[in-house]
Amino acid sequence: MFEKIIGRADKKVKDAGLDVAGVDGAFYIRFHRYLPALCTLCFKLYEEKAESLLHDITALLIQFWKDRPHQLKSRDEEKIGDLPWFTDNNLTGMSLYVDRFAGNLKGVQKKLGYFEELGVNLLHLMPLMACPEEQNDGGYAVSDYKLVNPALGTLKDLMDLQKKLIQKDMYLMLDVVINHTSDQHLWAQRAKAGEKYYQDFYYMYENREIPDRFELTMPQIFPHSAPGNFTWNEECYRWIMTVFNQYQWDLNYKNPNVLLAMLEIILFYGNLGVDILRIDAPAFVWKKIGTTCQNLEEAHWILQIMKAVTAIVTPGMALLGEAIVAPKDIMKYFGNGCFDECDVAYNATQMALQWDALATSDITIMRQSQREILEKPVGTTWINYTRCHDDIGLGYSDEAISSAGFTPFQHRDFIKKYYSGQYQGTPAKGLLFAENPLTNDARISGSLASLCGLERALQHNIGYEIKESLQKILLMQAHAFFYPGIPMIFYGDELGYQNDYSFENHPSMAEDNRWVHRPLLDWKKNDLRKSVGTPEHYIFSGFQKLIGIRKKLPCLTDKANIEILAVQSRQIIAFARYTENSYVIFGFNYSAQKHVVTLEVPSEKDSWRDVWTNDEFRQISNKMEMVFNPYQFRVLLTLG
Ligand code: OTU
Repeated sequence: MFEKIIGRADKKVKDAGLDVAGVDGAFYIRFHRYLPALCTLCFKLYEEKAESLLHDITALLIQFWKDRPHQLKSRDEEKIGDLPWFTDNNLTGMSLYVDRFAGNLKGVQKKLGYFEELGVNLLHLMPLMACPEEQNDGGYAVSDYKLVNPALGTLKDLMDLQKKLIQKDMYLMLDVVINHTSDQHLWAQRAKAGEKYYQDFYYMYENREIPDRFELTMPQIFPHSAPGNFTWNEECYRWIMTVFNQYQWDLNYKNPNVLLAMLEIILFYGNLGVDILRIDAPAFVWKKIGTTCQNLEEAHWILQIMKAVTAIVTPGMALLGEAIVAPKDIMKYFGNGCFDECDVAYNATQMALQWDALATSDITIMRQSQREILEKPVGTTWINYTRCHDDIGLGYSDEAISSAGFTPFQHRDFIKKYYSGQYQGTPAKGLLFAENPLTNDARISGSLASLCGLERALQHNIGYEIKESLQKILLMQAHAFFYPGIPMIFYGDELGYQNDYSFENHPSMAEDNRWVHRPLLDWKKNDLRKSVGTPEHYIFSGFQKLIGIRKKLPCLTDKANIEILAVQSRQIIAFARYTENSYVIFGFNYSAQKHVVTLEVPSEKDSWRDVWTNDEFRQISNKMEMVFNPYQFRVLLTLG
């Protein structure tokens, strides 16, 4: 069907002087493997404009392949294995703000020893491209995609860091904010100045007619700080679509020039040596009146094009789709069997379910949801986490809540009250984020330590509460470390950083309480990780040990090798991870009570050791009885 276009594209590649029978052979093969997909998707989205778009995309592919540094091309090849490199149990990540972690990029480079000490080998540097000083949404309002924020350093600093990471066998993850730009981006400025070409990059309307039609079905993302989905701009007298903050202008992907510009930016990041590209807010990129404007089919096509383009030029770079969406929607981000899409996605459902279980001391909803979460295709993986820079949304399904015997509305209400200190006797200290009085929705902000009760326990100086909160922190984190996927630590959590309320005094942050859990690290305090008896030491050395265990267990490589175990308990969840010749059981007690449970184990085994505590157990036929202390987890390996 696309013979002519394919023929022309083929000629373009050959005319570009590429050695398709030699050094560029692999590129050429990938090009032809993905070209039919690119044609199909571009025609579905852009019809009569598709042909010229495909022509421009081909030019981009050739240019960026020619420019791709040799070192990265060899690294692409080294990454090829039986399984995708990002499913490996060797990986452990950390997300951090360059400035809040170590001042600037040079500072981060000086801290590489710290990551090694902890065992972290994948760095997610939060958005670091140029953005306005004030209205920047933590870097997610980009004003120049190719200029490093001068406050953090230069592109050269980033390249130096990337080279050091390669030397140390570490990986780099960066964001690309595809859904919107800052209102200070050159495109937005030229649109404001009246240039039609750039006005077409955004959704801009002279009156409320279309905005009002959109609003009928569009939910609000930041109802408290940025109500509505359109903002009036005085400079150009237009209503502009701003789904997130009012200074974040939504890009209009109905215009193929927008897609082309973003593909160019993506390949630019690929050639910087990014190993995992975090595509921010992909669920939002396609808008259609009469819909929620989230998770639309066309948004998947856009992602599939991004995947095809990167698979051709930067095959070693994995795509992470940052879709924080309902469990039934998330699987679609891994592709549809016909076209590839994202390689990695956030396991936001599992994350929220862990917080649910911690608050209720009941793992039933989590257990009910496992089948759905684990349907993920082999060869893709999750990011598992307890906290990130964003809020916690209780995004799991009402059906799962009901089938566990709870009433969805009351249940969610309880969780929100528990974590925001409104429930009497709660140990957790958090804040409600993005409360929407119309829908009664709210999400939760707060650091891992504060939500687990450490802040309150230290304030009241109650020994057993401190101990319990420390156990909760390790329990939550251990679950994320051993669940199929890449564990991603949020910086500061490895040291028990508590909520920081100083954001309230900064006008540009005060309206966004997610800043409460984005700490400014104090390296003197961080030294406490070396002092036995401090919470910092307890947590840091706990994380270290957990990462060490993870790296030693090949069964933790993600290849759909998990089995949820039937435990007669509403407080303890257990699963096994296995390979041909290993079988490891992980159990987690989400309650403050001690429980004795019987695990069913393979009958040919005999004795087991918990490598966390060194406790040993014997099994009788295929049963093994054991105690779980409050908030205890176990990692059980067979002996001999
Ligand atoms: C993402 O957020 C980022 O992680 C946020 O930090 C940004 O504010 C936002 O995009 C805009 O760039 O879009 O697909 O708090 O969970 O907005 C999910 C709400 C997103 C976030 C949600 C998320």
